[in-house]
Amino acid sequence: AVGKIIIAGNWKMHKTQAEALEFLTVLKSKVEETDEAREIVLCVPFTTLSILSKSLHGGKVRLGAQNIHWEDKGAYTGEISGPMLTELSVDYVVIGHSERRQYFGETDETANLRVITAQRHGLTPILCVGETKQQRDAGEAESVIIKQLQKGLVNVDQSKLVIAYEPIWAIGTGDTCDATEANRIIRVIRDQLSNKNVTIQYGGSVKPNNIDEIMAQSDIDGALVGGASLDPVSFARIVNYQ
Ligand code: G2H
Repeated sequence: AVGKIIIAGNWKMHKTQAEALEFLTVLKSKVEETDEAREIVLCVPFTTLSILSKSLHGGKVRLGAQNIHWEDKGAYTGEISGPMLTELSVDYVVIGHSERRQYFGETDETANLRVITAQRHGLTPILCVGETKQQRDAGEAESVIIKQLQKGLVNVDQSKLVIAYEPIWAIGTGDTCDATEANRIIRVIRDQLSNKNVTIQYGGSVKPNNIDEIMAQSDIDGALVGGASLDPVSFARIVNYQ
């Protein structure tokens, strides 16, 4: 690793409040011995932020949201603002996830507005980038990612930033990107940044059986974990990688 190590779960659209509390109870018991140098983050639906924030008690686990609007308030039905998140002890926010780009019209420009807004409220944005299978097959992986970074990071303070490299073809498919290839792309990403110590995570089918190899790579500073973050035992195993 080069930057600070951050292992984040991305629950996507999963878990009620009761399910979230049950998860947290088990997770806490399994990360008591975890090295303090590893930051543990749960990026959860807006509806479970409040109850989780009350149960964390400033412990090892930190909270993240999965989106933020760039205005602080206004007529934006269905959106959530920075002040609404900071009130709930949220520290991180996932921005520009490929599912937001694919299904909800997120662009590099709107992702950029959200990143800037997150920082303005003292939140650390986790900006997601990554190529499709078609782009990879056409040899365009690097150029696509470089463009996403250039547009997504306009006027962004790189001292409070996390990047997640998520090759879209590896998301939820069980088809993990080879760890050495993920490391190679993450070096390409680091080359683009002015702050070389930014935490750069890998995301896409991270599981208990591949996390050790992923974290053994020179430039990978953590993981953004979807499916395998829903079960506390499996997520704890990932956090406690060897
Ligand atoms: C990629 C990842 C979490 P999964 O989206 O952001 O999900 O681990 O299920 O592939």
